[in-house]
Amino acid sequence: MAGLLKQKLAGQIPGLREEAKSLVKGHGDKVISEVTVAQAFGGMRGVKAMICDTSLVEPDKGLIIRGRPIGDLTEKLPEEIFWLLLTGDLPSDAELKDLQGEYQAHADVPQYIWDVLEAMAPDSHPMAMFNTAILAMERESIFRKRYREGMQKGDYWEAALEDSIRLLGALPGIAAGVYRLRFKKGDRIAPDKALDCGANFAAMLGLPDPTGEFKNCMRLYLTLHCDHEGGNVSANTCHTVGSALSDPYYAVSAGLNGLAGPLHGLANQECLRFVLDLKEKYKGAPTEEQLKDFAWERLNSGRVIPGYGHAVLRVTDPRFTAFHALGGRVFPEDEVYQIVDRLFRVIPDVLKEHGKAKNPYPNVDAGSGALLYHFGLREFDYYTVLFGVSRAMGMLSQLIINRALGVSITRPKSVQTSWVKAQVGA
Ligand code: HAX
Repeated sequence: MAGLLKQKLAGQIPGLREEAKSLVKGHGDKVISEVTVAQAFGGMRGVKAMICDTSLVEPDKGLIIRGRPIGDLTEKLPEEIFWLLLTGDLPSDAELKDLQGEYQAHADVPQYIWDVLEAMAPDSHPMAMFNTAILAMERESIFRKRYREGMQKGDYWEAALEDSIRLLGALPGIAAGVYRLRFKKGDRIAPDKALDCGANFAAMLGLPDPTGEFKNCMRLYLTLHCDHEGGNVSANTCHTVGSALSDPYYAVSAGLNGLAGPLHGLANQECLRFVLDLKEKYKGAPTEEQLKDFAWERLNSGRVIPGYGHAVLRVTDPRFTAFHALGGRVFPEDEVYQIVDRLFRVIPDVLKEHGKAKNPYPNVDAGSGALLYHFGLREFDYYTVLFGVSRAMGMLSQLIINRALGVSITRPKSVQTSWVKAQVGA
């Protein structure tokens, strides 16, 4: 592989290495965070103990990719976002074309992957199928092969990049194949190598798209879910597994297994279920008054409002804003969209009055399911696979940079409860 992305990174990496080295050399003993007992028992929330330069989540702004708010990137293709995550710049036309050519060269999924997937139980979860396919492809890893041949540490990133491009090229085809196999949609659809990644993915899923808006929806979906800092479950898992120099196939599959959890990537289907239950109960889109009553009833019975609140954000998630805008532009009359829209008018005030949620505004999951549902993608269990195709970009760009910087194997210190008790005099 001698693509323009590799050339660009080769020019940047010496400077990045120097920067990291001099920071550690000059300031290695300075304190940037501390850990409380509550954090040690509570998921390390807020502990600053890893570096991630690809993206940042600002409580009052939302996701920022390399200094650019995600709301400014909604017209960009997923391939452009991968380039941005890795290099900090958007690609030129020539650079984009070059990267797309590399994806296309690896877009065909080998037959043995389909053999593996077809051998799985027919009720396997789509995420289990997706992740199994990635693991089965591990035999193709250039990183593992070159490591065995004695690759120099300084070259790790090149092999990681090569595996990443191969994986990103193949993922839409694998994901679409999982959809068609698992939900009995008929034969697989071959990739159209003249299309960009999002459009090709939409075409391979095989849903009717007479207006071309499903294609736009897939591009947007892949762009919006690309990355969310380094500490979330999938990114952090990929980081840890990759730090053992397990190759990108192992590391991404591991990260995606974390994404499959109900507290992480599975939340979007819960949100859509909530909206559909409302539609069922009120035989259509309820009025704002009815929604208000329903929300209070739910809160008073101790249940949360799905799609609202966030661990970090304290404003409307700009990714929700982007999905909401697409729905409003393409199908404002759709009842599911109308419920999402009315909830957005009603819920923040209800949650403010309720007084518990630190963030009363919608998160990305409040709107994404409605779009998928409208376009006929109604198999809820599949939604996390879409998320995974996108989030692989963030996981892989973080992994490539970590290999370039020679980041050490992850090994935080665990302590025993008795030690904590002794420390705090309990
Ligand atoms: N409805 C009702 N109560 C809510 C709430 C909501 N949407 N969001 C938070 N609260 C409550 C919490 O349950 C908590 O109550 P207790 O003190 O009784 O435990 C209190 O407000 C404080 O919580 P918080 O600090 O504001 O929120 P957390 O960081 O603990 O949790 C969650 C963040 C996203 C998990 C939470 O807001 C929630 O459960 N939302 C609904 C489910 C949802 O939308 N999940 C998708 C998250 C998007 C995402 O990150 N996907 O990957």
